[in-house]
Amino acid sequence: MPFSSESNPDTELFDLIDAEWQRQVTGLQLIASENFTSPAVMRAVGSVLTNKYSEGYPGKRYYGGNAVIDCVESLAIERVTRLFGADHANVQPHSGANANMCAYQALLDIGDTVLGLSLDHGGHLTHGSPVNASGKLYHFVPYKVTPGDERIDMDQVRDLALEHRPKMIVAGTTSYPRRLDPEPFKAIADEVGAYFLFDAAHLAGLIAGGAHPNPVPFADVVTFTTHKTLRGPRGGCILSKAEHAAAIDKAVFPGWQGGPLEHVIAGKAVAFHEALQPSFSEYARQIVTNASALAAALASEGFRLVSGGTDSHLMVVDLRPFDAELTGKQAQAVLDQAGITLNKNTIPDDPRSPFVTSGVRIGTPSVTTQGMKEPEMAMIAALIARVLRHRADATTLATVRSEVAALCSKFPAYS
Ligand code: DSN
Repeated sequence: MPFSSESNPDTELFDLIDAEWQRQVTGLQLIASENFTSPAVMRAVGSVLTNKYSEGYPGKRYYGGNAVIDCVESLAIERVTRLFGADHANVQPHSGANANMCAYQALLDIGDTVLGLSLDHGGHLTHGSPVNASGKLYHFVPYKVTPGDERIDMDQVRDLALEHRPKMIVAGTTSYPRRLDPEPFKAIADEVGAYFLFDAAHLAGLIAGGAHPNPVPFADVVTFTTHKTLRGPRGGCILSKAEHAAAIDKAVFPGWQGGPLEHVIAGKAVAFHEALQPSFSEYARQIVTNASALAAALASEGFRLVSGGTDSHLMVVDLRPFDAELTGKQAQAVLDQAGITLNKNTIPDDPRSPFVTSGVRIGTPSVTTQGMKEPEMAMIAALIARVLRHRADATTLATVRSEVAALCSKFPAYS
């Protein structure tokens, strides 16, 4: 039976989507890895492209009927290589984690040594965590931030590289608030004859907008997610030098994945087009300006910023100087009640477990998409401090919840 637009709406499910919509637009979304994607991206992702199988690559598919799909995927590839100045792009990875595993498979043998930033110092699971396949398949040696300034110490990276002679050095972060300069990593990789992989999952939008340095000229491979600062659909992407193109493509399909999600690839193409517009640079710079303003306002409320502040889209807040009893887990839960969404996060050498933590991570991509600027960042810091100071008081939580909703109504993500 064909479908009609009126046929049997699944109200049970669509009511849940409406409820999530309400949560997103009436609360402050401060998770550093999230964003509001555009209606055009959502239209592409919700399109009939979801109906098509297309294993392979444009011009070399294992199924018929891919003439249009080939154009969609080629458009995404053309746009993203132009955006970042890359030789080659593979737009099929379903996620950033997949993108990293594919890149490792392309360039490494099982058991090879790799340097990566420790997860509890701001790295990612796929940078060699022992509970992740990356840590089981490869011999990762972690580098850390220094105890003093809580920044990556390039002398330590070089010493480890000289000692362990890795086949690859990974630069990339999920909760490191500082600029990640690709050049010194490239110099060390060259010195020890290692490949250099830059994981730009968090930074892709800042790089695309010119607010952070572009790793593409320096790295053998750049992986990233498309849904964070880049503001596209949930997914991954790999850029590489031409010499690695065939190995990367083979590692993605048939190495790690089967049929590509062409509806998501279409959404990526839309996002790349949006990121190529001059207004995206303005957006990327405002994300960073807002993060600095929010960090400064939080510091004046008595919070300690890991590394003393931020020059990216995120900050990690050590809650202990504000209130020694307050954990990241409690802060996340109570702020949620007040309509402020963020995530608990370990601070470097956190005495508490990753499920409890002494910190929270806060990011500005979503509120910047909404058009908020420095004055609103000061308001947000004050709201966070008020909730956490009076966290046992239900009236304060309810009052802040309505103030948050009022603020968000002045800055709607979607008109
Ligand atoms: N889960 C992502 C983040 O929140 O940073 C990393 O993959």
